[in-house]
Amino acid sequence: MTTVLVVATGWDAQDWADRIAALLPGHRVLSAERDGSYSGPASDLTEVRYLLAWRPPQPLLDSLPNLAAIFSLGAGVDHLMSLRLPDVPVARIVDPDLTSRMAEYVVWQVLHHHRLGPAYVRQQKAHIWRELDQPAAAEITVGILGFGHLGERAAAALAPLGFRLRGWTRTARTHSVELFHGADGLQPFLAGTDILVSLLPLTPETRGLVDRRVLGALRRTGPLGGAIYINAGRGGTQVEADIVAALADGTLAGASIDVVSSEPLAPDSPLWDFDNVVVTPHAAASSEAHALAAQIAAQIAAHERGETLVNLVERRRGY
Ligand code: NDP
Ligand code: OXD
Repeated sequence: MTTVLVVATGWDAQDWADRIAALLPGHRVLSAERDGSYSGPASDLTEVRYLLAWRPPQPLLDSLPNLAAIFSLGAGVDHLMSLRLPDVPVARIVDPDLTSRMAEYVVWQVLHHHRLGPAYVRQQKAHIWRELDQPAAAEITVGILGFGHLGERAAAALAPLGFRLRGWTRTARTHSVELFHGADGLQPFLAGTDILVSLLPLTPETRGLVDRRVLGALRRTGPLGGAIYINAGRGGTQVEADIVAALADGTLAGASIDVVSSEPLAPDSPLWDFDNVVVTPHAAASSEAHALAAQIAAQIAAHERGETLVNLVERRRGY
């Protein structure tokens, strides 16, 4: 009987395991504890063919000698790429449920800053009833760093609202949205961007990319009175001290931070206390077992029929 193991550190692995077991009768589905450890006999692990993983511990991975494939329980795979992995295919989540959640988050945060949310909250606290000048969406350029599955869908959700849009990618591509790519494309991309939305994966190339220099290159003369930074990709792609400094000196007029380099955000981080910053706890687009388990079960069934897996990660590029 084929054995499947679910390791979902910090999440409810049993929920995923129950759903996979219901979808794949004839398979043995095991689940690890919330801390990522496995409490059953070590002999179970030697039989595991398929691993469903979110932040698996290295020692557990090292005790799976018969793996055939790994499925990330999220869209991101940095939690796997930072480990020593066996030479098996790694697939990730690409799914309408997760993608819609991310598009909602991006629209929510873009509108919050565009519709002067922080200023109105400030006024409400002071019991001030005063209309502020509201720029039109068409006067604002939203630049999306990382124009992949999520970036493209976020742009499609923003387009009908009238925002001007642009994206930045690693490789050259054509799209109805204006795209820039690579190191040479970054400065021109930033120079015309009022609201920067990062949906980048964390790779050796993107680590620490959003720093003082990048934030300082954003357009600050736009109608929002400064640039806005929204990060729902990965925290490791930003230099948090530089974000704090940019907020403090006015380089940034606001920010929305869903991800930080070390989660949870430290209680004493200055990011909590800016009234023009929205902090959410890595909640932009959660992986919901009820929506996503079927996709992974179908991938396992396909692999067993000898078919090629989809949504594969390119190990060399890290995403
Ligand atoms: P994709 O792989 O579809 O897209 C990644 C995009 O980033 C691509 O456009 C890619 O360029 C670009 N990119 C990668 N490296 C570079 C680089 N060095 N320079 C410029 N561009 C680069 O990923 P998704 O859109 O599906 O997901 C993006 C990320 O969102 C995930 O990796 C994850 O970290 C994060 N995420 C966060 C969630 C949350 O709740 N906060 C939930 C889900 C995902 P190219 O097109 O050339 O390949
Ligand atoms: C993901 C995430 O990568 O939730 O899917 O961050």
